[in-house]
Amino acid sequence: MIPIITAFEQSPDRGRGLARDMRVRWALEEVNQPYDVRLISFSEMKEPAHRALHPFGQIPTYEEGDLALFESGAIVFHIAERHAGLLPKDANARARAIMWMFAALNTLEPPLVERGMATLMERDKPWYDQRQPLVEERARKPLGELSRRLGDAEWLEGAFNAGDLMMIAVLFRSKGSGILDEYPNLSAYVARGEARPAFKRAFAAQLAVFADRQPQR
Ligand code: GTB
Repeated sequence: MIPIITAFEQSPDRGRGLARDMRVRWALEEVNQPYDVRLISFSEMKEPAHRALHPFGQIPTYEEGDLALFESGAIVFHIAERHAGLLPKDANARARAIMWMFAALNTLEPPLVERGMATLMERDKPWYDQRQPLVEERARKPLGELSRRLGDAEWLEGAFNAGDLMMIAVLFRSKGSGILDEYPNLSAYVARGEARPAFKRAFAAQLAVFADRQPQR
């Protein structure tokens, strides 16, 4: 059965791989699972038909027969569980891979997204100059700690797994802001993820959506 995912019909990033369908596409490519994509507009996302799939009116979603999922973490975990290649067979190694998926989503992603949003949306606000140092510090703290843990290892726990996929997908979103340059081993880690053939296929697929489209007004 070919799963169907949803993605932005017109993403503000114009296909730079920053939206969360990218990590789902990447997971599907890693396990060589073909998939279909249903592109949806911002208004369609808020309509009842889509909210039946995703109560928060967002992308990505994942449909496979009777199963409908939302939350990119749950979707990647499902893909990793159902296919060989993203989770180790050994029970303890598997638990550690899952731990890193949660760390990416719970410990790294919130402060990094908050930093990105504050920079983008709050520059003109009266509190910006006071708040921004705190936001920067909250982002740098887990980055520094992750950088120390990774050290000069290639991946977080031996061989590449779903924990790396999620961590790199989260870090990738902050790459353009320059903050990762302060952590050369994390930059190199993200680059190793980007060099994977599955990442390249996923990136090309989401970029192709925007190749022939006009910017959104
Ligand atoms: N926790 C959920 C998950 O992990 O799946 C979060 C899903 C989510 O934030 N979806 C966003 C969405 O649908 C798209 S990824 N937003 C529309 C809405 O809420 O109305 C976030 C995102 C969007 C755009 C860019 N960009 O263009 O740079 C980057 C990231």
